[in-house]
Amino acid sequence: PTGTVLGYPRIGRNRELKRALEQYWRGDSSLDALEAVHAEVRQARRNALADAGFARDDASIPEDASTYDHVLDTLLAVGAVPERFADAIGEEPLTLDDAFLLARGDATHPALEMTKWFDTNYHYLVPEISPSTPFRYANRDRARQVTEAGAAGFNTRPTIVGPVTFLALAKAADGVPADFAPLQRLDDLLPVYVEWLADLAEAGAQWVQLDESALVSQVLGIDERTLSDAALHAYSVLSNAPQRPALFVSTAYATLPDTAFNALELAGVDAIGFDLVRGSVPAPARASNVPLVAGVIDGHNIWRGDLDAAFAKLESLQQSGANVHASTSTSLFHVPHTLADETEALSPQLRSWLAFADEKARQIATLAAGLAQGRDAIAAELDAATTALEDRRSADGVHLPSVAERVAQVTDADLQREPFAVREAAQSASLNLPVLPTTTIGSFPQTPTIRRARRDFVRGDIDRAAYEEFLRDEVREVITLQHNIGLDVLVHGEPERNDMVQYFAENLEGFATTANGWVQSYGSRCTRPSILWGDVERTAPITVPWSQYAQSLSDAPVKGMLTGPVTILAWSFVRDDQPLEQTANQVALALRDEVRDLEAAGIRIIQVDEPALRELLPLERDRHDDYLRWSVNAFRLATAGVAIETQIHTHLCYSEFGEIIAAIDGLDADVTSIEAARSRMEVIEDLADHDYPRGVGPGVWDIHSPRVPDSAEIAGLLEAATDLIPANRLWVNPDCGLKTRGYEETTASLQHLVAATLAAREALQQAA
Ligand code: THG
Ligand code: ZN
Repeated sequence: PTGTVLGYPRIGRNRELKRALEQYWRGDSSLDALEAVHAEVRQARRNALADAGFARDDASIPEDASTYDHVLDTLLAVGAVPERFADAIGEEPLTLDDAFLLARGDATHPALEMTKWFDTNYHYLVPEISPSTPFRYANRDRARQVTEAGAAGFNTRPTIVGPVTFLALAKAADGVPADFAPLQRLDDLLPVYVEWLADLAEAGAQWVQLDESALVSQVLGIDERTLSDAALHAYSVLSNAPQRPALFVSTAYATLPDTAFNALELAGVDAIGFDLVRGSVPAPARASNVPLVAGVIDGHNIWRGDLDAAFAKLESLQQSGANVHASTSTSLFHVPHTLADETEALSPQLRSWLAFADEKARQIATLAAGLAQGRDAIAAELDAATTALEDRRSADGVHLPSVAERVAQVTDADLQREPFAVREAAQSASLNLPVLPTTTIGSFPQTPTIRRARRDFVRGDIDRAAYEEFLRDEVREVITLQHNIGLDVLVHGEPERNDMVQYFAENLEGFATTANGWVQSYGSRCTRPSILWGDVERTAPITVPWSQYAQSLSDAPVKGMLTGPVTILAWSFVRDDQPLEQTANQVALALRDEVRDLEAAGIRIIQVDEPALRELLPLERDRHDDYLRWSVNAFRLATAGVAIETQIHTHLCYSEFGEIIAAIDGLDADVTSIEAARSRMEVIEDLADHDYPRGVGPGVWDIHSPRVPDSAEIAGLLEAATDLIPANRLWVNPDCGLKTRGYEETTASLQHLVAATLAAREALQQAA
């Protein structure tokens, strides 16, 4: 083929797989019914790519479906069941139910951890590898899918995670020797891949795609040399496998280092793919005889983009004599299925600037035709894309001089507050909170009743007045509940928000929201990222009426709740026609106005969440300083406009803080709440080591699990926290927002949290 996509959305055009999964987990359908739905989704994907212009029989269509997660699929195929599951999973072949146990856990087996896939908003399940984790070819689903495709008249290209990336993304299991790293098991793993390749070839695969994106990352804690040595070794073994398809090693998300390219070439792989949207051409590629798969269409974003420039990149490689094929820069599972489903929500003009998965696949087919037949053959398509791009450049709202002017006038003084010591004294006098203040992260359970009311309002079945009356009732109940439980700092519960980013997108200029633009976040969970297409402006207060109403119901401080600029960018599809820094500053200025209005309305504590701060950290080390500078500055721009008495909180969700500890410090928030319960407070060791000088709220209740912690368990975590952080700077709160929990667990857990805190206060008093 001269063109391919590295992967395609997996959840189904109408989220068929999501629904089937959740139905099965609820016990409302059988495994056979789930498998039947997934088989339909798989065939629909093949058909969609054939319709986009890919041949059915030349391996240009990827076979990359996944029921839950592709790293989990690979774990299953290589039989790498963590020892802590050995009592529950053993019999081969490993099944979907085994996969669900690993992914979701049960009463006696906490689920595998999830973490972000490179710098995207997708979460994969983290394999746990020890010196004795078993490896055996234990699940042949991918080979069966190749056979299934064959029966439907397709020769597809099975896509799997490569052995180096599988181990590089794994974590060392608990209790292993300190010098153990999963990559040390490469030699034990390779024979399983050899067997797997033979089975894929047997099933009729001409090509196999092995994703080795670990080779581009500088943030996995493995140096470039080690990664490329591992690649050289692994692919030397795999290319000598006695029976195998041709090996296409794909990489994505950043520049493929020269050493890694050389290693793959030397090892004798049959094609090498690299990302030319986020990365540049590896120097040795131009002189190489290996077929190159150049990722020139952005798989990570939804812009129609500059097709002419994409083709020029291909031509330039072709002119240096390389054997070039066109591809997306990454798998397309980061973007929604098709613009054809957005006729209602998006204006025709905005639509003409966009491409979702099907449209991007068509762009690749166009570029492939250009490679085969010459530029003239595709001139009309190139021109059409250029015209759309020109229209976008000059369209109303894309550039607002007043917004650019305001960003240009930002000075250092706008980013500075008084020193923390001054603020701390003023806040402690004005808020008058007890030691170990208790609070929650912001959202309360999103009940079916709330979802129904929102749906009725969106459909027009109830009017705005009735909807807002309903929301005020919700706020009143949430405030009463928090009073009864005895929390110190209250929240309004956010019933008015579906998604913390989408809500702001709907209320700011410069954003559009889609009707069906679902993207998988993890397992069956999806989000509908907003499209940030123009200059961002706030035309009226957004959250102020809700916070003000909630505060009117209580003498206790009610926290205002906002989403920070970096997270709004990270969880949207962001314009690619100006630096992220510029866009972040626009969002920050809109938030700064909201923060000031909240303050003016009598809100004394304002939380600005940045859960995605770690996620946008570039994979290349030499880009870290610049990213951390602008992201930290954007947060400060949003929050530094308040008086010393106003307490600024932030919330971060991640357990890997080591990389960004200086940035957390740089945010200069008065109080930072973080996820800590699962790791039993390990993460705040980083903060303690750093002598972090401000307030910290390490989560003492893991809200990602339905378990209700008892007071003793919370007391234990609190004690661990007081060992690390001075009690006068410690806050007590859950790990994260409560929107995915039910009221029963929420009430019980918060009661236990308050009881444990009261006991801890007493103990502190006695000690004093
Ligand atoms: N919002 C956005 N992105 C996110 C999160 C978020 N990315 C990271 C993290 N949080 C991902 N976590 C989740 C948790 C729950 C859901 C999705 C991502 C979820 N989604 C509903 C579903 O799939 O059924 C749909 C929600 C809806 O109706 O909008 O439950 O919080 N942007
Ligand atoms: Zn969180």
